[in-house]
Amino acid sequence: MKRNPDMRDWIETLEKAGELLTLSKPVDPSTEMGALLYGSRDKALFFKELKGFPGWRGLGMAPANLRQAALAFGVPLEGLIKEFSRRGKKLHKPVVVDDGPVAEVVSNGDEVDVTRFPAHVAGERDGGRFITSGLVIARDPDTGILNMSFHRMQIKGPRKLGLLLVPRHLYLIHQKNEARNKPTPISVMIGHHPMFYFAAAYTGPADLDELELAGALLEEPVQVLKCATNDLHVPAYAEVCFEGQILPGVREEEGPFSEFQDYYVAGTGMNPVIQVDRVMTRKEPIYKEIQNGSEVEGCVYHKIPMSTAIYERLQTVGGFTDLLNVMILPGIFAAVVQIKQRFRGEAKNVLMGALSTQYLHPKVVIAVDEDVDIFNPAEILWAMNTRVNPAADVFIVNETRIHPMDPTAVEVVKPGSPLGWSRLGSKMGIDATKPPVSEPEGRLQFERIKPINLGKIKREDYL
Ligand SMILES: Cc1cc2nc3c(=O)[nH]c(=O)nc-3n(C[C@H](O)[C@H](O)[C@H](O)COP(=O)(O)O)c2cc1C
Ligand SMILES: [Mn+2]
Repeated sequence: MKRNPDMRDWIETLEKAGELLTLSKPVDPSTEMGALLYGSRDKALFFKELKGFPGWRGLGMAPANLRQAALAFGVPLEGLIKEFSRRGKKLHKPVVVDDGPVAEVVSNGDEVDVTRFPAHVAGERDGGRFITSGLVIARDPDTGILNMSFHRMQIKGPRKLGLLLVPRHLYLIHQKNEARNKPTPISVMIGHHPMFYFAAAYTGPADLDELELAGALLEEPVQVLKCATNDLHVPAYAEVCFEGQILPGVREEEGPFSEFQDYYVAGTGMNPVIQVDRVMTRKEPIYKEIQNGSEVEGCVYHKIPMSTAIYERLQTVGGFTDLLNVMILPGIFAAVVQIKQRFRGEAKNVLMGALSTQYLHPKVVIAVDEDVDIFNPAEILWAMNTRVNPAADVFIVNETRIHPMDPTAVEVVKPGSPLGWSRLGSKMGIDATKPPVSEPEGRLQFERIKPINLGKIKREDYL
């Protein structure tokens, strides 16, 4: 059987495309790496030597931006969301294999020491070192369905990690187990092809197995190994995996942590605890570092699955919409939707749809036309300035549930509480579209200027 593409293939793809920088001098994950990652928004970074962590290498900012994400999917930037949606429709069940490189080096029970992972410190005020690239796999105790999601894990001891569970699927699974005073068995994967990361950040229905979605995005089944301490699986071609359990009824202080909005406002509080029972790595493992903050790697993983989910959702508004693209904007709390509006009022319906999907993040959504480059923030601002009549085109819905990491809103339920964590804020739609196709005369007034021979005349020919 052909092996799955892995993180090493991805490194090669980046290198061939001129998108990778190799750092040969030793880098300290606690004091130097965060600054290097946060500053490298144009190139992926490969760390050949990590101070204090002999035998390890590291990869970060990979993908560093949307352009590199499009490279992973092998499509132009404009086609990224459509391609994710297309691939995501054909799920593949994982296949169990007998052996894989992730199981080359194994430690069990008291031999386990996760403090040896070269996890970096992401921000000055962070509570310590966090595993930021861990994808947690768990099984719903009632339905048996697997779930895979991103969760930050604070390194607290050789076998102890803190865990942030925003109330979504893993939270629900743990809540069910906890009600029976049972731990939640988990397996965790660190470092693989980026499709695993895109799949894990996609919020679909609770019965979607994100490992099947990873297979869909890879366009082949994910090859997995059976775990030794529980009935879960780990991807055979990951760099690092571990097995463990989220302990029932245990809460400890966790955080603060540099989060995606570029703030430390991030669920710090009494959060669950993981006990690690078994660790597997490759012989010469490459650790996956993920820097969080605005417009860095963590955001790339947020933006693409979230844009895809919203894109899929909006296609059926009013039967169908002529929907061209969707993209999450910096800070993750806003999105732009690109439509060819057929009838007056259609854009506002689409905006309302985008403001209440499975993702709580977008609280501001802007609708623009097909002639606006949604990957250029100046173009979005241009549309807002020249196509919006504020009194008619902007609406605000007050007192809505918004993302719990949005500090503009009131925290009505604290993190770590049995009911989850919630904030009450408001949402805004901005219709920056021109008059609809059904009103051609009005539409004509918003036709953009175009010099004669634009695109054909070259400055170089006139020097
Ligand atoms: C870089 C990154 C870090 C994340 N960290 C966390 C986290 O610490 N806790 C959490 O609950 N969700 C976190 N998420 C969000 C979830 O992984 C995401 O919402 C996912 O869809 C949830 O899975 P689910 O739909 O199976 O519940 C993170 C997402 C990304 C992209
Ligand atoms: Mn899920």
